[in-house]
Amino acid sequence: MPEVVRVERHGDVALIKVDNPPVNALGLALRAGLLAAFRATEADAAVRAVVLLCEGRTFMAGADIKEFGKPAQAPSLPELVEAIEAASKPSVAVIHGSALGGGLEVALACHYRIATTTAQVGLPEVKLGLLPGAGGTQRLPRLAGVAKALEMIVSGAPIGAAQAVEQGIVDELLDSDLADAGLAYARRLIAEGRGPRRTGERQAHLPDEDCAALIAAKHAEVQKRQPGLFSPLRCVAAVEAATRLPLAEGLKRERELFQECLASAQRAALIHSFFAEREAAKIAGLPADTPLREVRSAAVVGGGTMGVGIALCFANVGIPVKLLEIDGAALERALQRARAIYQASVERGSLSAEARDKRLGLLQGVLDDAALADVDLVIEAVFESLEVKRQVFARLDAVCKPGAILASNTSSLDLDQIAAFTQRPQDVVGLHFFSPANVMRLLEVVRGKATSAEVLASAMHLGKRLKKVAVAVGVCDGFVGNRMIFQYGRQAEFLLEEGASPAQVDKALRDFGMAMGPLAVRDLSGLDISHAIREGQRPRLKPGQTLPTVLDQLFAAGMLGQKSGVGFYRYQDGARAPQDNPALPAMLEQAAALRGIRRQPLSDEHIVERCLFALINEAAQILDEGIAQRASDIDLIFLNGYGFPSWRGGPLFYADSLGLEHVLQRIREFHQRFGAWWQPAPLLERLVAEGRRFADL
Ligand code: 3H9
Repeated sequence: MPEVVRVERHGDVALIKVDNPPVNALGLALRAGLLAAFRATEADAAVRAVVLLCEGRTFMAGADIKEFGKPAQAPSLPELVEAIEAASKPSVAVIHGSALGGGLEVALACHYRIATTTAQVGLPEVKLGLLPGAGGTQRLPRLAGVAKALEMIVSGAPIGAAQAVEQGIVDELLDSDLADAGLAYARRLIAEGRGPRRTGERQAHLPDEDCAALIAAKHAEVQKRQPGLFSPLRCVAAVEAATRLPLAEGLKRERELFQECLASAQRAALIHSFFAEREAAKIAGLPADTPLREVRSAAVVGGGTMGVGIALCFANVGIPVKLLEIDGAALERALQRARAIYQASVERGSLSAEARDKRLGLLQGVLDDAALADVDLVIEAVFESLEVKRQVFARLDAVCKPGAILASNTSSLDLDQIAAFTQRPQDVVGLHFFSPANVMRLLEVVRGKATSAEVLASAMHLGKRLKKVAVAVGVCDGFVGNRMIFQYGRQAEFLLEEGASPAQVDKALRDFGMAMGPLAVRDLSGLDISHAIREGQRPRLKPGQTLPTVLDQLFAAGMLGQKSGVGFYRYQDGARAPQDNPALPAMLEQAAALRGIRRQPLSDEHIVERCLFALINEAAQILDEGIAQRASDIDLIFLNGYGFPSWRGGPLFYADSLGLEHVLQRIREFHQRFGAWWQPAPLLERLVAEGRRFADL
């Protein structure tokens, strides 16, 4: 086993060095090594203070997530943390990179903490369906107070080192070499006669905090904002225990709550998506050392909602970006939209006025193609028409420098055709952002037939820089996400014709956990758009694939969703809250008559199965065609672009959890009852025949 912990003696100070790449996760070897190291320094009479630091790019990033769900092996992290805090010699944690989860818990057990100015500290366990289980819920309130501890533990969001100093979590910032700073700090402790300062011995709140009120308020907030999630309420309960119980009992309560989370299905789903995100970055046949084209500047063609949102993604991460429009008025509207978005963030308190000005300074409006001659990447976000794209790409081909990446934000057109409009199809890639582009995390990176390895790798790398979840997909109608959502939306419409109301369909899927119901989403994006997409697909329908007709009726009546005040729902006087559309029932009766069926009550369970199993069946087909690389990529797409509940792990993880045999059996029944759309995907049949799951692929 490689040596993951080393102890160096520097006079009367022991320097414990951790080296467990890539992120110094606290797996068994590291826990055992650290416990042995602390015990050795405790036993060595010549040691008067201990410094703990990590090699590599970061301090400890937490427990080893791969160990969860496997039998626990001693020493446990809580055991290690207890030993560190109990030690009789003062210890100093030197933090660089990220001290997260169990990593921060180890640091909180050390008696003093210093950090580099760029370091971050946080307890992100909640994002994995867990809670800090090695004393974090008991020690953080003792340092930072109950309000801050609740905020950090329930959100899981890390804070920067300067803020950590303000909050009393870190004692001092350092700007020299880690070891030098740690040793100097330890020597100061010895010189000043300062001994161990145990976090666990402090009072578990700030003097003026009303703990009961803070806990009650957070409890109510979690119930409202995160219904369906298991671990956030347990995080609150663990902090509540800290405010009421002595440390040892609080730790016991924390442990019980941690075990409940560990055993939950949600923990498994959330950890699935953690690893899915890391896996998505790896592309078969694309070596990790593929050369990258540097993107130091970018441009967006088209200043509509999408174009502006995309431009902001670049400005947000410090990349200068030009926004090209056709005339001064359109450009001013686009820039005004950008200013308004940032201003709203300033008013909400999520962006400082200084940061707003800096970002706006990176955004430059331009009217002339020639302004694009020097940029490293251009993204086209113009109207979804192949003819319009042809003109734009021909212009880009003429003006952009050799080696520039030419990207299209198309959501439905054939990227290979678009690439063929240029003399350099190898430089063309799809970057499919989701609306609002500056908010949604998903980025489908569309690999065309001719896209070079270098351009694909650069696009994936750019996705990470833009803080997106980038998933590589192949070319087909709708790529992965929209191709699946077409099936889902179509079933929602069929269900209306068969007897459900929009409110019932939407509520059933919201109760399942979807962020919005499918019909409310359609009203939001506009039924004219749904209709146009549908008409585009009509010529490609296979025999037996009939279409629901209610959309045609709504479209013909000018009921286009929120933009016209009425669609599947009615929105009175500009209100966003949906009400029943009184004209709809007659339309649905007519649609049912056309299908030769009688409308009748449907169960919520049937609604959920019809919509979700349609997603799953299409996903299996997409995987089989190689349009998506792996099942977990499809899960990520739905989790980050379509409001699929995080705690269900994505459609295919959900399918695995139901059991594929059951899923296939229901799909076969639907095939019998509802015909061609339900042809079972051959991959699903193969998996069931072989007793395998999507996760085994
Ligand atoms: C916890 O601590 C529970 C305790 O309270 C109680 C226990 C009793 N374990 O993200 P990257 C791998 S729960 C195992 O691409 P970055 C990752 O899979 C834990 N592996 O790097 C990837 O592997 P590969 C609470 C881990 O620089 C590689 O490291 N902590 C872990 O973009 C690089 O990762 C967290 O939730 C881990 N803990 O970001 C923190 N972390 O190369 C989770 C990473 O084979 N980690 N890996 O694909 C992170 O947030 C980011 O990894 C970090 C670095 C910010 C640290």
